[in-house]
Amino acid sequence: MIWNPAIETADRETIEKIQLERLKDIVGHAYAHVPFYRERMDKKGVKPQDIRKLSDIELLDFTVKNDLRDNYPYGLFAVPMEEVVRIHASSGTTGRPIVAGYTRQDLDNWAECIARIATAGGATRGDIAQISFGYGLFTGAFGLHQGLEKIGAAIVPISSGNTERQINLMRDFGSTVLIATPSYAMYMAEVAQRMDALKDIKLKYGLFGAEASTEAMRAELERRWGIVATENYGLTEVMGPGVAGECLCKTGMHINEDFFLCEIVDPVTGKALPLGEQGEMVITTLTKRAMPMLRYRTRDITRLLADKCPCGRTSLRMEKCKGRTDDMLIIRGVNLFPSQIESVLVGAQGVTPNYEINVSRENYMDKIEVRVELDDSYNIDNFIQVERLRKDIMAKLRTVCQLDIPVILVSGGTLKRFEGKARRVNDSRKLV
Ligand code: DLL
Repeated sequence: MIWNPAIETADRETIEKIQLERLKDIVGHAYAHVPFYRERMDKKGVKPQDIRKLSDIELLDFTVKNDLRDNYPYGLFAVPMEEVVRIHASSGTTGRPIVAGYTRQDLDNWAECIARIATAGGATRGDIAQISFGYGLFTGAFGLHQGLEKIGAAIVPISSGNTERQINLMRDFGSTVLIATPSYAMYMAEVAQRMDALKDIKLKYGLFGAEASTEAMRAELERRWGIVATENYGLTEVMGPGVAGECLCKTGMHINEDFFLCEIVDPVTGKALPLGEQGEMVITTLTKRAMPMLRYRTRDITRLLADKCPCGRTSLRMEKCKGRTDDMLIIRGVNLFPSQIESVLVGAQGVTPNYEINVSRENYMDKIEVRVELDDSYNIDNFIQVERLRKDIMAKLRTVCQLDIPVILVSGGTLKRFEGKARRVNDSRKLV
C-alpha cells in the first residue's frame, strides 16, 4: 500500500517543481529570520532571489554540526517561541547537544513523512505497534509515534529498556510491528528466545533505524523474529526519523523528496558528485519552519539511487548508509568502516551477532582486535574447533577489510548489550 500516491508516485517534473517552489520559500524564510544564514549569504553576496533553479542551491554554504553547537540552544530558530510546540535534542558523544524545534505544521509534516515510510514498511491501521525507542529528547520514539498514530495503528509506547517486560507485553498485547534500533531488536530476540516466548509472538514487521546496520544484520533479525525488516533513516538536525524509509522491496530507502532535498558531495572537497556516486549526504529541509536547515552535512556515507522500484514509488532512494565519515577507522593507513566487520561477523556460523571492535596504538602502531561471542547452542566443544572457527573468521575479515584483524572468541553473554544505539567501537587512540 502507498500512503500518499499523489506524491509518492509523482513524476520527476512534478516533484522538482514542488522542490523548487519550497526551496525558494525556505531560503527566503531562513534569510529573513535567522541572522546566521543572513550574514553568511550577505558575505557571499547571495540573495534568496538568486535561487532560480534547484542546482542554485550550490550558491549556499554548507551547514555543519558545529554551527548548531555555536548557536545553542535556539540561535537557528526562525520563528518566535510562541510558534514552537516541541523541542528535541540529540546529545551525541561530545559537546553541547544539538537542539531542534518544531512548529505545529512541522509536526504535521513529520507525521506525514512517517505515515509514508511506516506504510511502505508494511504497517497498517490494523497493526499493534510496539515502540521500543526511548521516549524523551531523542526524536525516534515521538517521531514514529505521530506517524503510526496518523495511519491508525494501535501504539504501545513502551520506550526502551526492561527487556523481559518488553517481551511479556509483546506476547500479551499481540504486537505486530516492532520499532527499535537493529541492535536492540537483536538483544530483544535473544531475550525472547531465552524466555521461550518466540512461539507466542505475533510480530510481522520490524521498522528499524537510528544506526547503521548491514544486510547480514537484517537477515539475522528477520530469521530470529520471523518478520520482514525494513530500515528508515533520519537525524535530529533536519527533523528526526522520516527522511527516508524502505518499502517491502528493500531496494534502498525512499526519500520524502517533497520535504527534503538531498545532495551527495565528496566528503573531502565538498564538491557535488554525480547521481549514483557514493559520498556524504547533504540535506536541505524544504518545509521546516521552526528551524530550517540549509545544506546540512550529515557525515553519513551513502549514494542516491534513481532506478525504478517495483513498488511503484518514484522517489529517489538512498542506499543503506555505509557508515559515517567520523566513524571511519584508519588502521595503518587502511580505511575501514565498522560495517565491513559486521558484514563478516553477523550470520557467521558458530558466533552470535554480539561483537566489539577495539582499536589502540602501541609504539606508534595502530592495533585492532575484534571480540565476538561464541554461540553456545552451536556445539563447539574442543579447542581445535574453536581455533578453526577463529581462523575462518580472520580469513574472511582479511578478504573484506584488506587487513589482518586478530579475532578473540569469548563466551556467550559476556559482551555488552544495547537498548538504543549500539556503541561497538572502542578507539583508545582518540584519547591520546
Ligand atoms: O537517530 C533519528 C532516527 C530515529 C532515525 C529513529 C531513524 C529511526 P539522531 O539521534 O540525531 O537521529 O542520529 C542521527 O543516526 O546522522 C546517522 O548517522 C544515524 N542513522 C540514523 N538512521 C540511520 C540508518 C536519529 N537507517 C544519525 N542507517 C544519522 C544508518 C542511521 N545510520
